[in-house]
Amino acid sequence: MTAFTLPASASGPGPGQTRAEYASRVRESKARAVELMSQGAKRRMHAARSWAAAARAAKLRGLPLPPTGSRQRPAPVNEDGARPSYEVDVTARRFATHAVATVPTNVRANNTADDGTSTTQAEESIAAWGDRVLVAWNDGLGPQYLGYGYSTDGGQTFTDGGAPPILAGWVWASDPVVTVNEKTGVFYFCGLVDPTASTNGIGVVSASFSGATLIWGTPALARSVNNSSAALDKPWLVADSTTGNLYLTCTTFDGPTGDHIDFQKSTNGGATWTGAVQISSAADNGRVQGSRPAVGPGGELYTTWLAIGTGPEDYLRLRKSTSQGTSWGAAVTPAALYTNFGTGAPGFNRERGVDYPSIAVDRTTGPDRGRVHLAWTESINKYDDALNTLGTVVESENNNLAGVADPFTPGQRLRGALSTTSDTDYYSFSATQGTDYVFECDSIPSTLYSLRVFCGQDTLTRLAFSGDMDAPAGGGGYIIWTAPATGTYFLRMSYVFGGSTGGYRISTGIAGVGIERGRDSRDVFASRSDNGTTWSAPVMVNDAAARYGEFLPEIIVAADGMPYVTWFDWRDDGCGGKSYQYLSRSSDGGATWATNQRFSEVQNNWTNISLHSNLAPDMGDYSHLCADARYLRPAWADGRGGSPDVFTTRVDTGFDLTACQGDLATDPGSSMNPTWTVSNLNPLFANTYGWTLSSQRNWPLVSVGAVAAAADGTSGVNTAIAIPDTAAPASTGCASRCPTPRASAAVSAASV
Ligand SMILES: [Ca+2]
Ligand SMILES: [Ca+2]
Ligand SMILES: [Ca+2]
Ligand SMILES: [Ca+2]
Repeated sequence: MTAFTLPASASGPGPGQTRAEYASRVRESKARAVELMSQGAKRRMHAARSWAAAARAAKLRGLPLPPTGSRQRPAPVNEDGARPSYEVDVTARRFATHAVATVPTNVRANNTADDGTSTTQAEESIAAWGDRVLVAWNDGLGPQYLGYGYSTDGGQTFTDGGAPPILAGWVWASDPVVTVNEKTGVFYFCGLVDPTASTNGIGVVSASFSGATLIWGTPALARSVNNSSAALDKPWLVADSTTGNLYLTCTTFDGPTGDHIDFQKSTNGGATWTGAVQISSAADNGRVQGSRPAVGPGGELYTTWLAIGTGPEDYLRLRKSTSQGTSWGAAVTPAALYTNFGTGAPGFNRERGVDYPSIAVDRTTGPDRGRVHLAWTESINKYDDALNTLGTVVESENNNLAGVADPFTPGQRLRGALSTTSDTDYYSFSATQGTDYVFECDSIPSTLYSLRVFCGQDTLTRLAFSGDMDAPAGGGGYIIWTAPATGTYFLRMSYVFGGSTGGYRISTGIAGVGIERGRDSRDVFASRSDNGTTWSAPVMVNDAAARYGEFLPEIIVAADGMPYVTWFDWRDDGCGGKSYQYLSRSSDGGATWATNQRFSEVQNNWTNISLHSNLAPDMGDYSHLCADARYLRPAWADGRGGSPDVFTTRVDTGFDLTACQGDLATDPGSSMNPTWTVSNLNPLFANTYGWTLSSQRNWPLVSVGAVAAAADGTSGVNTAIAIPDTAAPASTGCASRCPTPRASAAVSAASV
């Protein structure tokens, strides 16, 4: 494993750019990224201060307290006005250009019986212990905005349990995480909670199964802060089965630091918690998000997060503690990367994107036990591309529909105005398959807006989304988008309710791909380390052509000792607007990644799903993935039923020995041919199984071999053993015992 050299020194002005232009582009873009990352929290704090003032005034007058805003993220006001009349593809096609072995059965974890047609369940987390599975999600049903489901049959069916328990006055708000102590079978749930009207915090509650009954513990408040001074976000929880400890990290937005990553610990099952300790560096204050802790087989504790850099690159940070979080080693930087905070993947229905890391530690007894893996997405470098090199296009009304769009060539600056509260401005452009385009709304003083790219084939499919949808107006937005096919596309500026009318300016250009790893709007990468300090060069995990925006990757090491990565994948749609779930795995400890496989059954059309979603960003800010002694268990948001629901599946990572050779009688000086059949239970990946044959009769023979079995396939093991002529006759036969492979796999996974 070689040390990884950050590419920072290679960054610099691109063709047509002066050093000063490059520097100012980096500076302005990074300010925009920081603003986009912290927008939600800042607005919540701002709203809380307004609420506090109104509440004080109401109290003085003896009036009831004003209503507080919800911390839930409602889907954006549909700037298309009434629901568009298109629903081109309610019954999604079931096809993929990619051959897959067997797509495992997908199972919905939430019960839709109480839902309206647009009730969203998304942003899920999953943990499993034996045949007990707990899944939690953001739930648009309310009045508690977190829900859960559980399974007692290994994930084949789920019971929707409603909302986790609360203390008096609590409202579960968002960002659920579940984890399990594999030694005790105790599950833990955490999420953002609003304990009172003026505070926000993180709640934790345990859950155990008694037979088929899920029994919740008593909720506890790990932490709370005043709404007007701080906002907690993106908590993540992990149970350490070596000590019984719980570790909790989160992002704390506040005035003094802007934001930072905090750490807390509980040694009594979540009943009480240590005070929050900042573990991100002061130098990164105001620029960090998306922390996740993970525990290794020796109780070693890692936490990773993303830091927005002041130069063009952003950074994955990581710290390790070998003292259960009492002290931490120095922060290391596993990777430098280019992020895409401007826009999520197609259908991500919030006007910005996320690129946060997922972390896993190999806790099996395999050869890579203790290895740490990270997976994340990154984009091309958009900073070294000159924009606006081809002059300016001024809009010409009426351009309110795609059919009367103003044509432009990427590289031309666009100027226009949202001149009425129903104004939409369409611009059309020709794009070349695989080419990357940058659209930056870098001046819009007074109006709220959405900026979208639409597919030219139907003029309706939403492919990229940026903008500023919440007061105050004036927020810049940007899109990095890669054309999935050559053709005409539309860029649309649209007025959003709540702003004033006014002018805007959009910078456009083509982004060249140079030495950066990312090839388009997003690719999935993974890196690994055996000590948490020295990290491998990142390796790309997805194998689709460089024109789709893979999104929300998750990584885990399964009981077979192999790291697996899952993500949203758009490769099977010509317009790049519909997704399946894909995964890959590495059979060499993360050095190389296997041919990608699809594991969701139904293609999702997120443009239509957004019309049936009451929570942005529809698919959530994260998916999740866990593994137990036998199964890999992805959980993701899936809109096949209309609105987003939480789906899971299980990918068998075990094997069976069948057709086991029975007893054979043999004589000295002869040979015998015991045979077995190995069944690869993994429906998606071929495996090679090593075998060893040894004698219990002091015969001088040891046979070693390997046998390959296709995904879901079986293969015979045939041996020919020469029996020594000095061997005693096996009058009662040669007992060839079949081992119990599932049990041995269970030992591997449970050796935690
Ligand atoms: Ca739903
Ligand atoms: Ca206009
Ligand atoms: Ca217009
Ligand atoms: Ca890609």
